[in-house]
Amino acid sequence: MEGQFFESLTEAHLRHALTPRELAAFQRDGYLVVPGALDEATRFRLLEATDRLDGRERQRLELGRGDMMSRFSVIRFDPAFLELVAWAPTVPKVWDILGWNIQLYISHLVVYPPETWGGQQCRAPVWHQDSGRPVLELERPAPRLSVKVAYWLTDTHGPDRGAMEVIPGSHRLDAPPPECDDPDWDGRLLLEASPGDAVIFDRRIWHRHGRNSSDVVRKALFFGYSYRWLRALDYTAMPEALLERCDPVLRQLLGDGATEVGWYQPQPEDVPLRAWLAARIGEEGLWQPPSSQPQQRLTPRE
Ligand SMILES: O=C(O)CCC(=O)C(=O)O
Repeated sequence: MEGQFFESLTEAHLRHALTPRELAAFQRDGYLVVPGALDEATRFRLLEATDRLDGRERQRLELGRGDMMSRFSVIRFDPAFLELVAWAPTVPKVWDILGWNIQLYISHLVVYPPETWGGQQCRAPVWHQDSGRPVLELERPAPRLSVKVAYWLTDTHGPDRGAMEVIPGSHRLDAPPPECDDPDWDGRLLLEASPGDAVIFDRRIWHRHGRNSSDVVRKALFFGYSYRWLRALDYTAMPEALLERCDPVLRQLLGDGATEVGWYQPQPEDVPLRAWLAARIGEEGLWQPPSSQPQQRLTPRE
């Protein structure tokens, strides 16, 4: 990546704002499909980058050809991955859901070979919500906090290609429905994706990977965005050598900040995404936080 400078936003981003219909669907279902989010040239670049990294990791970790390869923080390894951090067809929808005070908290590559190849490290599909300790420690009902964008590099149509399964609407449930492991229960959805599709999902939606018993290696990227006042999951700070080659909005999205208090109380220089948006859609067009909605008032006790 040496010598390259990375620019994040273009006017094209404005064309991918979340529509009211998409917002309603996301609020109701907990996920949103963005068909064809990756053009073919980009998908091929990502596949090449995936194969390079997968080859290196298999050697480093002594993984067999059938083992699942899971690597965090992949944006450091290839410009093709870095390019997705502010990807025009998806990330404007993320900031329309969470607002402008956001950062990338995880960039995760999963290469899942067919199980018939005899891999030792294929995890059994387990229903879960994302994040780790927050899932356990937050009071109920739990808040959204973050969303992920899944980019599908290979086709997951069919019951055997390891498509992600979700329980639509379950982002409002603190536990998965007891019947979700019953094969006849129709409350689950196999999110079959075409190569290049993206799926944006609320971290709270109950989801799991399917089984890959096909003869095709399943390749997918999962990019998570959270509020800046949370720590990232797969890095503490991005290397300065990388940050100095990124424009200000990209630096924000990579978890950087300009002031000490700015993660909790962002100053304009901490969140250049806000100014970029305000200059184009106006202050009144900016995302409105829940605190700006009518609040439920507590009745004072006698
Ligand atoms: O690999 C998948 O289909 C699901 C990935 C997943 O569970 C996650 O990113 O949290």
